[in-house]
Amino acid sequence: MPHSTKPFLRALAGETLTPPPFWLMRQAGRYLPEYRATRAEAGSFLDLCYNPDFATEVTLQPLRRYGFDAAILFSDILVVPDALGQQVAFKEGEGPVLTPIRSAGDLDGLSLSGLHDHLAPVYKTVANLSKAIPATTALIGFAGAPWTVATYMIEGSGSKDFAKAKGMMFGQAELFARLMALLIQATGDYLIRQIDNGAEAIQIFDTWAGALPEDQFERWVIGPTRSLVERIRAERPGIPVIGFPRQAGYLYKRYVTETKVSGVSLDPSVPLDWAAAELQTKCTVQGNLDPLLVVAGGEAMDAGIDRVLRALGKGPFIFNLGHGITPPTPPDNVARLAERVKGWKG
Ligand code: 1CP
Repeated sequence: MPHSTKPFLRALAGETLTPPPFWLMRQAGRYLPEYRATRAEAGSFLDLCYNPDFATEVTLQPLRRYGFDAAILFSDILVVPDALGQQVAFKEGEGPVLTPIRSAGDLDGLSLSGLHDHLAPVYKTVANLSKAIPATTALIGFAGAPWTVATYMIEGSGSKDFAKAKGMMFGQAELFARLMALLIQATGDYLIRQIDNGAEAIQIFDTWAGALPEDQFERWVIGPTRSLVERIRAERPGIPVIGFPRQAGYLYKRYVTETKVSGVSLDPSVPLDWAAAELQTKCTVQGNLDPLLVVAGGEAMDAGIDRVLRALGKGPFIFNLGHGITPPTPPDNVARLAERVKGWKG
């Protein structure tokens, strides 16, 4: 692989950089007034995701303000079920609403046949971005991990306890396995196409990984992620994959070892010294400032930033939050964060 001059990609290849490269999950979003303006112009949230001009614009907005080292494609994890033929909508103030998959008949209604046609505008956004971003900025493509996407498909919305998704996993094991096999195939196809249109790294979001006991975590978090990593490595060698098994606790260690991700994104609950000793010795780590510290700002935020940098900045590291920026975040606090990370001298 040619040696990259992009700090984000160098960190993922195992280099220790001071200051570390940085970007923030949900860096494009409702905390920015220019996002809210474009969003109002685009129509619904999905209209925004499927409009390459608008989606390109909102991806670039936070780069102009803060000079992040990576841009992340603006889209959502739920475009995959939408492209498979499930009804998906985003209701204002409510979040996603889907016609739930509960039976073999529901699952028979889904198909891979229209996947790439449906997602063509997303691929166009990736292609636009790969031309539009600054030369030292890397372009991240992404997808939801099969387990996390399956929770929305089965529940029909967000959930607190995943009663229906786990109900299918435990009680209709064959049906659940069929749904997961479909998602592993669709997600791999989708990510390969993003890479072919210019994505230089991939992040796999397993937001609800922490809801599963160890045996189910092994089968439905580690297994599908490992097969996606293996497929990308075999079919598009040189493209790094970051995994985000949110709230996996001690299972972060098995996740890193057994999926062979190039990088792992840490949620705010992961102890920093443990991460340095047990995870950063195996792959690049990314994280993990509490997003609510960026809402608070000031000295509390500065102290939190320094704590993360001191603990993880001595090895392969990408500074980020432990989860997405929240809508009440003042943009000035993000500017202060950016200056502090860029000014870090080790
Ligand atoms: O009205 C709006 O503007 C909608 C808010 C919003 C935004 C900005 C949603 C709805 N999705 C997004 C964009 C988005 N989603 C990105 C864009 C890139 C960036 O980071 O800048 C990404 C990577 C996602 C991924 C995503 N969507 C995840 C995984 C990451 C995470 O945050 O945990 C999940 C779980 C979703 C589902 C989703 N999308 C939106 C909502 C409200 C939800 C439900 C969240 C829940 O169940 O709590």
